[in-house]
Amino acid sequence: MVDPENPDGLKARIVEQARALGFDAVRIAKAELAPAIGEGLDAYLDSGRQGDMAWLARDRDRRRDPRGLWPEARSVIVLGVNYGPDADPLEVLGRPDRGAISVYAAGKDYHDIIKRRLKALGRWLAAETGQPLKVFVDTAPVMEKPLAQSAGLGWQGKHTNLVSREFGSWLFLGEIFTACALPPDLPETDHCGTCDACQTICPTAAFPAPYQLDARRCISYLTIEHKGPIPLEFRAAMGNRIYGCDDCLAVCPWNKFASQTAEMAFHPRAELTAPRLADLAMLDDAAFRTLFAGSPIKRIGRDRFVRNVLIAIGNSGAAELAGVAESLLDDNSPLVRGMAVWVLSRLAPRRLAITLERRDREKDENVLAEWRDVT
Ligand code: B12
Ligand code: SF4
Ligand code: SF4
Repeated sequence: MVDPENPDGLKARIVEQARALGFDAVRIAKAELAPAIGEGLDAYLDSGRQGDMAWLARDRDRRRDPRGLWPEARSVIVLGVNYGPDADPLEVLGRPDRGAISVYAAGKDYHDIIKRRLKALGRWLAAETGQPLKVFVDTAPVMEKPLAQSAGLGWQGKHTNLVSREFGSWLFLGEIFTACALPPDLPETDHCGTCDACQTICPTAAFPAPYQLDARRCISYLTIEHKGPIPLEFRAAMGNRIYGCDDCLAVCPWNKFASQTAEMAFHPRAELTAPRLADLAMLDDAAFRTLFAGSPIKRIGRDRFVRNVLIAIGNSGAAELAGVAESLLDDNSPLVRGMAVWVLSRLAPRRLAITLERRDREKDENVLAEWRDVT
């Protein structure tokens, strides 16, 4: 059994074990964050930039420092998995009849894969040390990016995500909190310099300042986290992005050092590489669940997904897709009906006027109400 106060050689063996389990990066941080990180979190939440993500504010005190979440934590093992794409993820933005699904979501759900690996590493570490530990990926109240910077995996770039010298913007993060005091690695420093590529490419101007994101304006938030109709001011800028957004990540010059992920599970599924919008809009609940089994996309449910697809259809300029929207005017979901009205107002306004006139005569208030709500 290793002495937790003097774990000689343990760190090297953790690294070896983590690599054998498929982690591409592994480094150690002290289980603490500088007060400035908590202050940044406060500034973000106090200005309401989290939008609908009330859970970020609810867990504020536990989130700002690892020991707030688990007082016994002494070290954090921060792990990264490379999910680098093999092609330019922005190419599909030039194909308006197709949907753009962000790189992180085009393969299998990383939460499942990384959690499984973290648990395997955790079991091994618990057996080696006899010390308690906890594993986290994404959903827990943990500030993963500042911890990764403190461990030296990379730095929080101006786009607010962690940038690695080795993997560019394409690194998933996960952590093991342990009661062992492991020797920490050196933190990484900022290498953004005068670059502002991520700031200028953002289609919705979601960065009020470098290193700050207003999530309410971010297409990733709008397509994944936001539940209601997407505010009118962002619909055109969404283009054909139907789940997440990669623009600010993809333009980062540090990606030139990145390589394609070796993890087959993160390779894009053929049917999610530039899928036809017309097919996706026709998914009912059962077909949606089948298509997205094992994918992070399943979390948003069919209605929100079809909402996103309809916005892309409305932006396509393809009048031949108007029929797809028309067939959704009577959908069970008010969210989908509302977006269908918006699409028709863009692609076939005359057809919409005739439909509305007929519905008015039939005293069908349903679609008329949606029309008033969403436009
Ligand atoms: C909430 C969340 C989101 C939200 C909000 C993102 C955000 N920047 O806050 C939304 C839905 C928009 C989102 C989008 C994405 N996400 Co996300 N997300 C998270 C989550 C769950 C929490 C992040 C968080 O703590 N936000 C709170 C704010 C306060 O943090 P922050 O922006 O980093 O702010 C810091 C500074 O910017 C500063 N600050 C912020 N505002 C202000 C204001 C002022 C005045 C001041 C002084 C300072 C300041 O202070 C903060 C502390 O350092 C993490 C997982 C986790 N538990 O950490 C994943 C995570 C960050 N997401 C991830 C990914 C992959 C994405 C996307 C790329 C997905 C996609 N392709 O669509 C996009 C990227 C968009 C972007 N440019 O950030 C990965 C990033 C991996 C990496 N290499 O960094 C993470 C780590 C998940 C994981 N385990 O891998 N995400
Ligand atoms: S993910 Fe897209 S919308 Fe969000 S900040 Fe980056 S470029 Fe802007
Ligand atoms: S694009 Fe430029 S400014 Fe943005 S994170 Fe990368 S290096 Fe930093």
